[in-house]
Order: sequence, then C-alpha cells, then structure tokens
Amino acid sequence: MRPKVVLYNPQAVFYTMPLGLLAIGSYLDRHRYEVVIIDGRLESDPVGAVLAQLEGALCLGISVLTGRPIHDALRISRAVKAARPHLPVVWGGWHPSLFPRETLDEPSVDVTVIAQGEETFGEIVDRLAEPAMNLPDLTGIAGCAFRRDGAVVVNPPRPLRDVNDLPPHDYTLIPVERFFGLKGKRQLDYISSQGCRFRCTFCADPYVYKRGWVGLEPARLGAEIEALAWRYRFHEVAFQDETFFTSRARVEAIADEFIRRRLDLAWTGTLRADQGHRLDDKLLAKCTRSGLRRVMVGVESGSQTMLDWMKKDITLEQVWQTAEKCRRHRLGAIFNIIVGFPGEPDESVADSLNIAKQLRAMSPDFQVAIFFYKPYPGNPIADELLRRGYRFPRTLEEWAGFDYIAGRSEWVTEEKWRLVENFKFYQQLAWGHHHPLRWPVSLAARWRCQRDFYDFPLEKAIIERLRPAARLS
Ligand code: B12
Ligand code: SF4
Repeated sequence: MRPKVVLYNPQAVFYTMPLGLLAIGSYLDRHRYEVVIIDGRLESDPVGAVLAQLEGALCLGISVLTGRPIHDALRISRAVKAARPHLPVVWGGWHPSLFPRETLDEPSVDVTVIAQGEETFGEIVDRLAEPAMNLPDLTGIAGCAFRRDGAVVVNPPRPLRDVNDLPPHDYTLIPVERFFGLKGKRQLDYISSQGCRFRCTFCADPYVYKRGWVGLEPARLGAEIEALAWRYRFHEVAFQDETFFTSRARVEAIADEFIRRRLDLAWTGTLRADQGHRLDDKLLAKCTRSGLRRVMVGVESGSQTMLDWMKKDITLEQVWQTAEKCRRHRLGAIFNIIVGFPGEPDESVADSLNIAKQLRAMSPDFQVAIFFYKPYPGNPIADELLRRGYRFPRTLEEWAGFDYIAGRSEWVTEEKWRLVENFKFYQQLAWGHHHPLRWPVSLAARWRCQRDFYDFPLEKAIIERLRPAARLS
C-alpha cells in the first residue's frame, strides 16, 4: 500500500478551487504516494473528515492564508496532533511564507514551507518516507523551516522554479463538479503563472516571490485547458494569476491557442492599468475573439499622489485609457479600489469615490469593488507601521482574528467610512444592467451617488427589509 499524503484547505467564504494544494499534490509521485485533498468548505465535519484519512498517512499539509483561514488551520492541526502526536504537520501558503519562524511557535505545526511549494514539499515527503523518519530532520531542504532539538531552523530560500518544469495540475484530486455547483456556474479556476514583477508597497507578492515571475508556455496551457474542457465541460476559465497580462507576446499566443483549438470558452484575468494602456486594439480584439470577457484592474486609488506613494507604477491616465479600451471592446471589468491607507487624506478618499463613479458611469459592464485598507503583512507599508509602533497580531490566534479587528480601516474617519459604505450600497442600484421597471430606482440612486447625498435612505430601508444580507455591517 502506498503511504498517504493528506492535504487540507481551510474554510473560506468563496469557492475558488484549492489551486495551491492541487499544485503540490500533482507534483508528488503518485506511484509512490496516495494524495488526498480535503477542503474544509465542502465538509460538514472537517475535523472528522481529516481524522478519518490519517491511517497510513506520512504527513498532513495545510494551505494557509493570513486571517480567518488560520483559525480553521489551527483547529485541524491541533486535532490531528492530539490524535496522532507523531504525524508531521506542514503549513504552506502565504501566511507561513511570511512568518516561517513565528508560525513554528505553535506546537501543532512541525514544518513551514516558504513560497513556491512543489519541490520543497516533494523533498519533505520523500524525506519523511525514509525508514525511521518520524519527526522530521529536514536539514538541507531549501525553502522550509522546522524545529531541531527545540530550536527553529530556517533553511536557505529556494529559487523560483520555472512552472514549465512542473507537472500539470491533476484536477481529479478535487471534486470539480461540486465546485461548479457551489459557484453556481461551470467555471474552472486555473493558474498560469506565479509571482509578479511589480513592487506595490501594500502587497506581499514582492516579498514572497522577490519580484520574480514565471509563466506557462501558451502551447502547454492550450493543450491542458482543452483536455480539461473535454473532461469537465465548463464554460469559463478564471485565471487566478497575480498579473495575467505580464507578457504581451504570451497573452497573444494564449489567445491564438484558444482560437486555434476552437475552445469556445469565456475567460477572465487580471490586467494592470499600465498593461491595459500598452495593449493595442488589434490584440484586445483578438483576446475578446478568443473568449476574454472580463478583466480585473487594480486601480487602488483615484489620487495620483497616493498611487505614487504606494509605488503602483501606473497613472490615472492609464486607468482611463484601459477603461476606454474595455468599453470600446465591450469587455466587462472589475476595478478594485482601496481606501483608508495610513495617513491618506480625506480628499484622496473623495478622489477614489469620484473615479469609482466615473468608471461605473462609463459602461454597464463595469463594476467597482471598494475595500478598506487592512495592514496585511509582508510589505513596506506594514513594515513602516511596525516601525512606528503599530501593534500587529503576535500569535496565530491573533492573526486568525485579523480580518475582523475593525469593520473599517483605522485611517478613515467615521464620516468617510459611512460615505464609502453608502456609496458601495447605492452604486449597485445606480449603474449596471437593470430591468426597465427598476429604472426609477436606478435614476434616484445615481442622483444620490453623484451628489454624495444619502439622507432619508428610503430605498435602502426597503431593500434591506427584503434582503437582510444586504445590510451594512
Ligand atoms: C483564489 C484566491 C483567494 C481565495 C482563496 C483560495 C483558497 N485557497 O481557498 C479567496 C477568494 C477565498 C481569497 C480571499 C482573500 N484573499 Co486571496 N487570493 C487568491 C489568489 C488570487 C489565487 C490563489 C491561488 O490559487 N494561487 C495559485 C496557487 C498555485 O498558488 P498558492 O496558493 O500561492 O500556492 C503555492 C504556494 O503558496 C505553496 N503552497 C500553498 N499552499 C500550500 C500548502 C502546503 C502544505 C505547502 C507545502 C505549500 C503550499 O505552494 C503552491 C504551489 O507553488 C491569490 C493570488 C495568487 N495568484 O496567488 C490571492 C491572495 C492569496 N489573496 C490574498 C488576500 C489579501 C486575500 C483577501 C484578504 C482579499 C480581500 N481583500 O478580501 C481575502 C481574504 C483571505 C482570508 N483571510 O480569508 C493575498 C495573500 C494575503 C495573505 N497574506 O494571505 C494574495 C496573495 C493576493 C495578493 N497579492 O495580495 N483569495
Ligand atoms: S498588487 Fe498586483 S501588481 Fe502590485 S505587486 Fe501585488 S501582485 Fe504585483
């Protein structure tokens, strides 16, 4: 019987497929190991589901994002340690990548894996499979940290491996149909690159991937997606890459692949405004012909001063040009905006609301998502806050509650917070594709948004009565 490698994805609010676990599970030699992926989002009793798989297991691997997923990851790790004290528990993903040493303060975690995990985890599993290798001595395995004689050892980092050298992701490891059902659409999540070359000072990517970027060859990507489409009959591919449009030539070749193979699939991806600005109409037309239906654009702020401060390396002019191109090509777009950066003046928040209004007014296919800044760790802004005495969580328990420390950013006034929350609510009514019967409500909401006038919120009260979930937090 092959030894088992059990992988766990913590509970979360969305049903994106667990691509990190797919990646590391697919890398393992399946002639040698049986790989089992358990997703906390799909289980009524996640602890029971994991414990039921431990017979014959070599280790448990968990993928951990900062915030709420830590809560579930801790619960599972502790239950496993209580049941099987000698079974190594390995944490990988973004949080342990940023805090490999600190995460090991938790007794139920034995190993942390930093950044790209395939090769590191593969070597760890091979080491654990050696006879009499119960609690791990992982000396010499780059890209991980572990405890030796009670002290934490952080091994040297592992260089980013070209994703073309890694095997395709084996989707039979997860119940793809169940994800389609939970998403409410036959949409496959797919990752075509890792890392990012940019340097935005609020983002963890430059710290974790050191501004490296590796992307799949278009021919391989085309063949993989075609085979997956035959198998799973999905209608849409959601590219979960940090920056899908990094290489113009690669994007064009991917569009060619979709067209040549007659894939007849819609696809979506992330587009930086500077990349959108450089995309010529011919290529954009080819992309839409190949199925591109929506792009996600990180606008982040309506103030050029703030954009420069956060080293976004885009201009507002590029945002407008990107939006204009999307409109011209009837492309849907989600523009992300963050308000409440440390020290952000009220005028800049107002600038962000203004750009949101103008973008929404440009096309019914445009959406704007506004987030309040939260000092996620692993970037220059968070480092500066730490230097200035900001109290970040210190334990895993505290990090688990991080998402909920406050309903709003500490750096926006109560008044601005209300304004933004009101705008977030009314913009949904004001713009977009609405049934003609809803036009009067739309016009009223548009009038409100344009004037920032949210007194006497009669429509809101009615809608919240009908739909309690829409209530503001
Ligand atoms: C899909 C996604 C989600 C999904 C979760 C998917 C899931 N796992 O269930 C959802 C929608 C829930 C989500 C939510 C959020 N996300 Co998110 N998300 C992503 C996204 C776009 C793709 C993740 C992915 O599948 N990547 C592809 C795989 C192959 O890469 P990977 O997961 O990193 O895995 C590799 C390594 O990390 C490692 N690895 C991963 N797991 C494991 C496990 C083991 C055992 C080992 C050994 C190795 C290992 O090996 C893998 C292969 O190399 C990433 C950006 C990105 N492209 O990575 C952001 C990203 C992970 N999200 C991020 C953020 C900030 C958020 C939000 C806070 C956003 C928000 N403002 O609301 C929320 C809330 C998170 C929370 N606290 O709950 C940050 C990470 C922040 C952090 N410190 O954790 C990222 C990096 C985006 C960014 N650049 O800021 N997200
Ligand atoms: S925000 Fe996007 S573009 Fe900026 S560093 Fe992060 S992943 Fe790269």
